[in-house]
Amino acid sequence: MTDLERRIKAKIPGEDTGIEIRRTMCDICSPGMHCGVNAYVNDGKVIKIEGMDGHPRNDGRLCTKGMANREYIYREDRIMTPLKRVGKRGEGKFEPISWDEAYARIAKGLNEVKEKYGAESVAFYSGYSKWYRQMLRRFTYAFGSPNYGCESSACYTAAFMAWKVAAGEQANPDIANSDLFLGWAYNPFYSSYMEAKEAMELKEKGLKFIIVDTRRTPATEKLADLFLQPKSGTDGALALAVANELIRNDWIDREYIDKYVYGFDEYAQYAAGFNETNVEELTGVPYALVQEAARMIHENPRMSCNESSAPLCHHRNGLQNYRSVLSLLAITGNFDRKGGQILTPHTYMHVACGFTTKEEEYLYETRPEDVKDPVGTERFPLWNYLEGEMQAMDLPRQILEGTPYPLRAVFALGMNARMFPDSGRMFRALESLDFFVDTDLFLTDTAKWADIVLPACSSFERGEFKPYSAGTAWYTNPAIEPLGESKSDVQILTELAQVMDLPDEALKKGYEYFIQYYILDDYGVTVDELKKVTLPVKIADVKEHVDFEDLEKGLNTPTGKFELKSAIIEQHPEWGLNALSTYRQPLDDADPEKYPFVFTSGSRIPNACHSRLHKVPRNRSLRPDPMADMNREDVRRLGLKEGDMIEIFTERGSISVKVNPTLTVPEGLVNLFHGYSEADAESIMDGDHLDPYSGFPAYRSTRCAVRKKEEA
Ligand SMILES: Nc1nc2c(c(=O)[nH]1)N[C@H]1C(S)=C(S)[C@@H](COP(=O)(O)OP(=O)(O)OC[C@H]3O[C@@H](n4cnc5c(=O)[nH]c(N)nc54)[C@H](O)[C@@H]3O)O[C@H]1N2
Ligand SMILES: Nc1nc2c(c(=O)[nH]1)N[C@H]1C(S)=C(S)[C@@H](COP(=O)(O)OP(=O)(O)OC[C@H]3O[C@@H](n4cnc5c(=O)[nH]c(N)nc54)[C@H](O)[C@@H]3O)O[C@H]1N2
Ligand SMILES: [Mo]
Repeated sequence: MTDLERRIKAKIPGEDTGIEIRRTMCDICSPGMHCGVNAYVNDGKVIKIEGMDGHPRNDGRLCTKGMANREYIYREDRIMTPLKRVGKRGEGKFEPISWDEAYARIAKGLNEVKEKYGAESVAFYSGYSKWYRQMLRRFTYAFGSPNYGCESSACYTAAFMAWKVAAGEQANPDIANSDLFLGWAYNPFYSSYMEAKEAMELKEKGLKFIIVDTRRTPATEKLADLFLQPKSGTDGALALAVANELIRNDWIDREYIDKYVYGFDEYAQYAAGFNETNVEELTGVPYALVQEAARMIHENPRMSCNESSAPLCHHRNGLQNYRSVLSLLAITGNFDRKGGQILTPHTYMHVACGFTTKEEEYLYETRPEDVKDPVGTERFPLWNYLEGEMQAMDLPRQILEGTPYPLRAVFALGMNARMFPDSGRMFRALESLDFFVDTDLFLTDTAKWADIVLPACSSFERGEFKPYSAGTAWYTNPAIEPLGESKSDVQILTELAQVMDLPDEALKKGYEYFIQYYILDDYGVTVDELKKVTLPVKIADVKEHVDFEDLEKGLNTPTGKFELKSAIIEQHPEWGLNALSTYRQPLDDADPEKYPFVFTSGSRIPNACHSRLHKVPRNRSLRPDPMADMNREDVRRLGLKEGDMIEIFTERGSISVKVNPTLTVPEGLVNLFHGYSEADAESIMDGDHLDPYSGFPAYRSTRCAVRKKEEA
């Protein structure tokens, strides 16, 4: 208990602080991590926050981003009323309007496009925030459009797809029972601090770690028993070489493979092509280290690996590379086995909490039939087959080219146009739309392009359902009233569905109805009961894992086995994709003489979360300028010194940032965080440098050049 808390609890005589401690949640980063927060509220205002003791996720702790919540919710550019654009797109001139007027204008704008071009010409998009997505999807379908899509067109889904291809669904590491953890593109110290804590504790108890990273990080220094440092996006070649070494030494589980794995012989034959003759050239990793990795895997039989939502899949060969990593689990018999990777029932919003719900029913039961294919289907057929939603990376192209059909309006919740590679093209696409609505907490650079902007409120100002692992859940209560006239996203969707009289009664009944009847129904608990608990409580029993049970039942793949060769891809030769996890080099076709460096962007930094904390003074003060990390030797060779301004350029343009000489990145690599208005990483990327399997952008591998910025 903190001093202040004690003081409040004790109600010191004669001193009425008036301060109340309210329990809420931080949703600055991913849904899997939403930490409990105590908000100290005085006069309707949050004056202090701290991590919530006893919360299953963070138990009293908060990270640098979580500590930003107070400055985040009171950011200077919070939108207080609905706005109507009066200036040019992008100019930022708006007038406040009432909610009624905003809804009426939106209904008119969307319906006009629907009448003129068809419902599919309206796309519905969600940025990184996720909590309202089920309702947004249903809204899209009630409107009659197939085009629901989101930021997950560039995050996580490629990894899910790799798992679906291999095993029918995603499996999670049973790390607590592992002998060895394969941390492939793994640095939880910056991206998920509670995972880092668990990893350190398990290391103390003897868990071994192989860390594979392009850079040196806290994970390579504190966790790694073996550190492999491949060149960006060459992970597939490295994983295949490790596989080949395991197979050659017969360090594989043949009985398991015979029973449960499909396509081994062809895979083994393919992997044989990655060996001592070429691996160092392809990946930069000496073959002796490949041998050492294989030996460690052999000597530590129970192995699990991390899920990689971003870096492994942020390459044009990303999905295939990730498949090659996962294959190591199958050939060593570590899938569906204690201490390996196990299937955990999916609960809600891609978070596996060990119990099932009717979320999918809510998502898909009203999906329209006889409509056109969603955006991206032609270019990314595997994406469409497995996901059935818009691949948003193809949205700017389709808006500008109008093929295979016109796309004329976008209704967005939290859109950040700067997450689209070649962001300049995305802004041009937004400019060309007939109608664009954005909903955000802040008047962002993207919102400035909208015709109507709606003010959303933060997690401190709303209530929402949250499940956690081991079958626990709660429903948060607002800690403060919504700022200005802002509303929660789900209230906005409900009211707009009512105003537009969309043909979906469940949607019009709102968010709590969805949670009650699709999520909680089977567990004999009500939304109202969950609102009364102060900490997440157990609502569902979680079944113990039993080795090979899922494999014996048959996996959700065409062969029922773990597929090293994808039967889905085999059955669709017209897609032009490879059924084996083949490898090709990641870089674009720019001239390596002119563009000798590799630009990688997005590796997490502790004080930022995409674009949303760059304008929070406290977090910005920890790294005031966008800075490109470059190896000290490269910096010296270019005649630069620390803090010099450089231009990073490609054929699409340049960005100017300070140079940060370091030994954490190897020679040849230029590393920058993303989401800055003044140094937009995406603006120098090629919008079509995408993975044909997943549609994911190659944020982590673009050829570039660097020069000293001349003083103006
Ligand atoms: N170069 C590079 N780019 C990347 C990545 C990378 O590694 N490198 N990573 C990619 C990944 S993994 C991801 S997940 C994406 C992130 O995806 P983005 O969508 O770019 O994430 P944010 O910058 O947070 O922008 C989301 C917007 O939602 C707003 N918002 C926050 N909360 C709410 C809310 O409750 N309601 C509404 N309506 N709006 C809200 C925020 O203010 C912000 O403007 O970025 C991708 N971009
Ligand atoms: N502080 C902070 N935390 C975040 C976020 C944030 O913006 N800020 N975003 C959240 C989101 S949306 C996501 S998706 C997750 C992502 O979480 P992570 O995947 O953990 O994120 P990264 O730090 O991008 O990548 C991990 C490591 O991969 C390495 N890497 C990059 N490219 C390659 C490569 O080609 N091969 C190999 N082997 N390694 C490579 C990087 O050097 C980095 O150390 O983080 C979440 N947590
Ligand atoms: Mo992400």
